[in-house]
Amino acid sequence: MMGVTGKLMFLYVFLNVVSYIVIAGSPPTCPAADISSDCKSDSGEWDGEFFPGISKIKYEGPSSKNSLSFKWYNANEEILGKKMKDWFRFSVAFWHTFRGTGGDPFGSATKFWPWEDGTNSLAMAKRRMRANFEFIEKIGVDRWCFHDRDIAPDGKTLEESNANLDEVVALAKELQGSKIRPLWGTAQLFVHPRYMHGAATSSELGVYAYAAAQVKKAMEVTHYLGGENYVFWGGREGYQSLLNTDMERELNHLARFMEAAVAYKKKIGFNGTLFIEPKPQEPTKHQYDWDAATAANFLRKYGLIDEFKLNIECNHATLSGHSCHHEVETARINGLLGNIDANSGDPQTGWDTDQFPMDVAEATLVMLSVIKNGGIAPGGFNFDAKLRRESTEVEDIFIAHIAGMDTLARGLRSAAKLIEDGSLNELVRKRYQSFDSEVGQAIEAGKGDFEMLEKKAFEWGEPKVPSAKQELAEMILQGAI
Ligand code: XUL
Ligand code: CO
Repeated sequence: MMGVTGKLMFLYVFLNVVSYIVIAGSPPTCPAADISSDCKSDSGEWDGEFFPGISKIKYEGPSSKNSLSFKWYNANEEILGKKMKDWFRFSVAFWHTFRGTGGDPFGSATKFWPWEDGTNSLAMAKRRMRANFEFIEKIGVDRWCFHDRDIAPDGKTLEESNANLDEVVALAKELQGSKIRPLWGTAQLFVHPRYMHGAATSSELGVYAYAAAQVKKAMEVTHYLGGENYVFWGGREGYQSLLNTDMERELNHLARFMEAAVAYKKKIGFNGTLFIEPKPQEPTKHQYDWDAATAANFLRKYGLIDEFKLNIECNHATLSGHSCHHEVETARINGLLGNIDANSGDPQTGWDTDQFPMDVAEATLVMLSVIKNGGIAPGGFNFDAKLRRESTEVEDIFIAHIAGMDTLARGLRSAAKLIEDGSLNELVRKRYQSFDSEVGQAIEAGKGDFEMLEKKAFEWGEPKVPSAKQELAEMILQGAI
């Protein structure tokens, strides 16, 4: 007869055997800090979760102290008649989130994610793609953005590069399922040495042709993946010195390249919008798509204005000496607001630091423009943002995206408050009300000729100029955030 102790002992041994059998039969879950051989296989397969211990991020409200929860972003909550997720159409940037190493101009990599094996192999590319979709699923967004060469390795020939891309894209298509799709795709035309003088603006014909072939393929795979848009960031389209540069010829070539891209897009039935992403400098001294106004001028000059919209990146805006709000608003009033690469720079660092957006006031201003635009679809908010060099834990990837999404969500909530309150609108309306008069209306209708205006100037005498009320406007903004 077994005593109570004996029965408990039997139960303990029995349960252990059962759990051993169950565990041994199921794939191991690889913890973030472990690069054991079980978790690293040559086939590129990865057994278990990439982000163990992190489940789907939920909205817990502003009082939550859980760093792995949303405090302000509540995907299905309606703000001004639209769900938050539809105002933003958030996207994860593959190149930063899965290819960012933490390296900067002065130092090497600081990030060693457990799923990375230190190679740029095709197998590694596929494993990374699985990590990407687990992340997208857990952070709760529906979109992602990519460069051809950051999702698949360059081959020895263009044919081999295309084949590599096809293989990774086939897996991405499978992992996307029916809900997830690219917000946009693009070709990486700036890393390889062949592009040192530019791609479409290279002085070398062979490079122009190679770039065209790369864009053609990148457009095809974006289309195949159900991508909603396609981006042209002019990586090295610019110059270092005008002494050796024929700027007029290079810009003409760039326009011809864009025309060919429009023609090919139509040929393959890709209905996505084409975006140009302005940036003033870096890597070249002077990038041709300096800012929104410069890009708009280029599109108008070459008759491309109806074929493109702009992708405004906030850190590019500040590098050009503008605020993000200025660039978004410039795009909007020109009918060109297409997408926002949501990030921010550092006021003390001189380069494109691509930090996650954390400034609620700036987010509020940007959202005011987006609301005036009626939303941003078919574009969205792509987190073209990377972890700081010093942030090295896997959970930091989540925290950064959560904080960025919460910042923009606070911006949306504050902008909605400002609109519902109406006093800022009223301040602006009053500021221009003299133009609501008969003469003002004549001017706005294009009938304000100089003789008539001179007559009015004599009649009215010295104008009384009212206050601009800037501090009052800032007080109203403060009150909403
Ligand atoms: C570079 C940049 C790019 C583009 C896509 O500053 O922003 O990542 O967004 O090529
Ligand atoms: Co960008």
